[in-house]
Amino acid sequence: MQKRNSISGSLRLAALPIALAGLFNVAHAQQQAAPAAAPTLSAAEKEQAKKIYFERCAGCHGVLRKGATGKNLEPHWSKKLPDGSTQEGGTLKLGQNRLEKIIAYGTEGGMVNFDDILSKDELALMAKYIQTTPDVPPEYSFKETMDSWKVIVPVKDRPTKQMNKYNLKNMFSVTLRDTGEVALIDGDTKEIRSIVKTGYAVHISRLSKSGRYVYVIGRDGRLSLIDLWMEKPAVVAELKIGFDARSVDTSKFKGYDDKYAIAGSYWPPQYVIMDGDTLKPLKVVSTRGMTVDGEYHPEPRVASIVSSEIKPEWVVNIKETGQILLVDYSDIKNLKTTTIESAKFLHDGGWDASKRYFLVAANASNKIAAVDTKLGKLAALIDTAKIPHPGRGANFVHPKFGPVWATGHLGADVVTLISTPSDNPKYKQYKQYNWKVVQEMKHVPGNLFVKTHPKSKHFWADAPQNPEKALAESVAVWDMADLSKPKKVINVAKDSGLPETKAIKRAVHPEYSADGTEVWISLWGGKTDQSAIVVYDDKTLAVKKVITDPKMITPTGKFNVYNTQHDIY
Ligand code: DHE
Repeated sequence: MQKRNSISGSLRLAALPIALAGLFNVAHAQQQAAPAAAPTLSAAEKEQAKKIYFERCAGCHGVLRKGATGKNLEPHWSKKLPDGSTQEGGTLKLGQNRLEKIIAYGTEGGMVNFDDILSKDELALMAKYIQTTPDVPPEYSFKETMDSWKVIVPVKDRPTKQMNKYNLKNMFSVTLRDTGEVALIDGDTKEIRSIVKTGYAVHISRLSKSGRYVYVIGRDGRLSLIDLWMEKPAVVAELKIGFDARSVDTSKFKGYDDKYAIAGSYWPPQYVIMDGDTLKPLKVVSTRGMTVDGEYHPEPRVASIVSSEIKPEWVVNIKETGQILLVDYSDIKNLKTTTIESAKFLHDGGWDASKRYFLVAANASNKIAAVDTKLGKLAALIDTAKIPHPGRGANFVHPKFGPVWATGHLGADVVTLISTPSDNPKYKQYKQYNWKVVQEMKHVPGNLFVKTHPKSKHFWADAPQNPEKALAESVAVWDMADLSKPKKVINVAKDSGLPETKAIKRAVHPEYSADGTEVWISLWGGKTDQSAIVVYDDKTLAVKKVITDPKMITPTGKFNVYNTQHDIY
């Protein structure tokens, strides 16, 4: 069996909240009896296995083990039959030995190897654990959501104008993944202005329409609201929106500036609508229901959420069902939702250049779904190479095919360019290409994020999940006038000047400065390793600055205030 840790490798690094594992013990958890032939585990073994499962496996396979990016892991599939046979109806049944090997060494199908992070005993334990019936965690009601709400600085006590002298437009909110913090880094001086405690294994930051508030969501479902106008920007409100979460956005339609926020939860599968400046919860909506294939799904997790600027609507992407919801926030009491069928396993995505179409990866279906938010309809479902992973994607004008949106791939060695429509008459000759894959640029597998900027001539792509150390530590840069091959492959780890380590320092998430002249790349090492952000001059591709403050532990996503506020990518 081949060792493979590139495809969907983010999941092996995923750390779901330990607290969530604990929740499975609560009295109202709907424990189900294990099937007759399931291996038995002591109470201590079960606890340990649950914790490992939530930290390492649930992101791909789901809490209920129904499968998404990763395979279904329910016992009917994993358990040897009571009579010892391994075959049923043509489906391979996996026993202890085979499961241990798969978990240790991964598979060609994309399962990553865990032999370097789990001990032999832990591998055996996990093989046993997934042959037992999954536990069902508790639900989380509106009342519980409300009970978790904390206003740290009431609106009346907040400044009425910006009290610091920072150039807020060029501030970066940087995820410090393993410490559960964000660093607010001044893009002009490269100094850390504030380190703010947020949720566990914090995931993304998004901006309010005005650019004043930063919303940070942790994997433990803790949403933190940071006020950038304070003399020292700090958290002014908090809300626990669920037990396990990844997404947040704000109301960006004219007249709704900073009015509402929405956050999506993986468990329980639901989203929460809140007041934008206090996080007071207003409504919790379940996403359980039918998949696009017409099967009921008990765990349809909320993946990416984005806010329209042309309607008072959020685009809410439901992973397991493949349903894209357009949630109209103009009347929250009488909430109207348009449900658009696309393809299963929706994950991340971004706007096209016109901000009329939202393009989202149905990653395990190897498709991109494009939604026309003006008409409230699916515009196209586009087949792509394996496991598209756009982040928010990147928009530029291709020399031959006109306006395109780009996605990278976790599972393929290309960057895919898809032609997008434009109302601009100067692009009318490109209409024939719309919604077609017009080019696949040669890259390497294990790509997570691509980026460019309207003022740039360059296109950047990382490859942090590539198993080759040198590739995972590098990024590729194309000249957009000649996309036949990367103009340069930059080894960011070498450029950082940090000492060479055996552990990979993954170069991840290129992000532009507000004026589009600099590109910031995180070097994501181990929790005890020195990490860095390397800042490049976008024109010359030379290093401009290496930010190596010891407080900056495991930096990953970086969100420039202006670019995030205006969805510039
Ligand atoms: Fe992410 C975006 C889910 C692992 C860094 N990630 C997203 C989004 C989702 C998601 C649904 C889109 C949010 C939105 O736009 O509203 N991520 C998941 C997972 O389920 C997964 C695969 C496993 C897990 O258990 O969490 C996962 N993600 C990771 C990582 O390991 C990364 C690389 C490092 C980290 O900090 O955790 C990571 N994800 C990011 C980043 C974005 C993101 C930086 C935002 C990209 C952007 O430019 O907007």
